[in-house]
Amino acid sequence: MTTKLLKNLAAAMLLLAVQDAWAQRYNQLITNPPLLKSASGNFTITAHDSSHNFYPSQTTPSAIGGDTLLFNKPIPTMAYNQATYLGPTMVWQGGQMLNLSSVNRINGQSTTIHWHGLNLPAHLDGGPQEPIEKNGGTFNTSFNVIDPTQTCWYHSHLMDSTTYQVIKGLAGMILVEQPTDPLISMLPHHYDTNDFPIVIQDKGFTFGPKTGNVCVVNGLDTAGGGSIHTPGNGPYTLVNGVLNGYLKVPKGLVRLRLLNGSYRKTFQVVVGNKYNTPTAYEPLYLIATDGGFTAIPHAIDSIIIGPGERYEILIDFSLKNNSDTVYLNNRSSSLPAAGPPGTTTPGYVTGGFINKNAFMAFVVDTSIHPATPGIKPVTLKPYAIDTTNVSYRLKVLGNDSTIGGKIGTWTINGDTMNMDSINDIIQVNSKEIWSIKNTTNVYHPFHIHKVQFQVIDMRDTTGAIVYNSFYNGTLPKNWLGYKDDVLVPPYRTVRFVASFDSFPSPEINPMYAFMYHCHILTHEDNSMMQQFVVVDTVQIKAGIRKLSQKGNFILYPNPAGDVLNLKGSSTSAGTLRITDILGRTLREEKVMPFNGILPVNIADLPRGMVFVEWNSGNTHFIQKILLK
Ligand SMILES: [Cu+2]
Repeated sequence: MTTKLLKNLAAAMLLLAVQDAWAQRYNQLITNPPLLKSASGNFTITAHDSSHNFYPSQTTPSAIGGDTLLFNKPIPTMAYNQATYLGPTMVWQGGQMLNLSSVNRINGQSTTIHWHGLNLPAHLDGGPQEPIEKNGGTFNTSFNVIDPTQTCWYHSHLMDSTTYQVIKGLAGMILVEQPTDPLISMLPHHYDTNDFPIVIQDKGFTFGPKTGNVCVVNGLDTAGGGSIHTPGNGPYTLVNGVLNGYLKVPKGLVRLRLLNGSYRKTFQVVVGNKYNTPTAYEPLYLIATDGGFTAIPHAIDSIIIGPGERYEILIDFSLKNNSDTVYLNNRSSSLPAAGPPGTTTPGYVTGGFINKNAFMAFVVDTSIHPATPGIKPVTLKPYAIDTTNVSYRLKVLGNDSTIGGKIGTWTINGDTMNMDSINDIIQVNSKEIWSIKNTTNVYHPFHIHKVQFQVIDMRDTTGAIVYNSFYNGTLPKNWLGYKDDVLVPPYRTVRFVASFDSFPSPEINPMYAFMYHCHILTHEDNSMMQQFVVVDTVQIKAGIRKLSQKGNFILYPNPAGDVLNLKGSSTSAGTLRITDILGRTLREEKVMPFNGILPVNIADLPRGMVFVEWNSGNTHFIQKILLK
């Protein structure tokens, strides 16, 4: 053989070796979070500092993006209970009275544990209003599980620090099971055998100084910037806290409970035949959305899942052979664009990074025989929220670089999150249609606590109902079901209807507030989040409301006739809002910085008791005024 031929052969073999190295990277068995059940309904969830190895099976450093990276090393994390990352999968029985103890053993940091997707009393839902003291604080709750069979989750919701704590690992899954639900026994439900939690998370790592030419991992990138992840072409995508993992699945029907627990990324999930650039996709059957079962199993080949969303899908492996392998992948690095105002051309908004390699692999193992194989039912659960007799609210998602001196602050109705302010008062057992209007050029996964809503439609900036070509002219199938989180495209308005049932709060007070917010955690922390209370008519009529004020303002006269005067000063632009006692917005206007008296013409407003609210980045004011 000539030297040249040898060199070519060597090069070819090296290429093969590199490709095989990629394929063989899916060599880390994914250990699923343990199930946590309690016949008595007593649960203790303890948040703690930990350390976790995200890729213990990595035998040699990987050449990625021009660097040689070693991930095989425990790095600092946070977790719940015995886990070193994430927490156990809890099973809550419908109708059960839960006694839930949340314990914080994190050194030097408060936390909260929010029960995402569940309907429970406001002061027990683990939002920012319920911090658990650092170094051993405990928060005990007790409530009755009234939710249907559904896959929910729990995670840190600490004010301004949710990004940090969720990236560190503070999240877990909750399976709500109604004991009388016949679908439970029909569907695959043998946890870890034919029913798998799939927690997908984008993750950036930090690396220590180079040893030789190898960069050794030394921590999680908790900055959440999304663009700087060096070295390497991260962020990486983990499943259940494992990098390059695989799961063994039976030759039969398998149920995946997908949860996008990312701090930022949206994925178009597919199951394909190759780890890189698949050429064929497994048919998927969507059986549940955030709030439980869909009406029928929807045949799909991919599903767009934004941060916070859950979808349950079935895959049929019954025609596969032993060792056949398919890959969970991100089909596209981009999401369908709605197009900026004035354009109709469908385009794509780049999702920020291209992940051409699979998140994980599924390997068929014919020796696995689940006790409960499950069938694919023809019908599941009908759903519909009656839209008669509803009230309406508008939430405008925006971005304002002038507020609070922060560059690019994310806003709702021109305002930032204020823990002392109640943005909406909602009557218990009432139905409302909310319009979520996205005025920015990025997708926002809009999440609301307490309720499961039903999407009605999506409109463009002219008000026309529009589903661009990506959606085949109709609502996407993953919107046909109960949801608590919907991905609102740029320059689009998504409307949903929700019924705010059960658990009225005893008082109109921010301590009884539920949140609604963007579930991109960096947006939530900065500060696309607001609060609502749900109370009965007695509370609303009494108008009991904790009034708060930051800055010197006087509102007069009271009662008022045609003109109201706001006296004070604000160095930044803000929003003046007038709402009725049900929290419905009667008037909202943006006000430039002012000093002195700001007259507001109110001659056209209906008469009665109203709340007048001023909000800017650093001043806040709310007062009850009678219009006569
Ligand atoms: Cu957002």
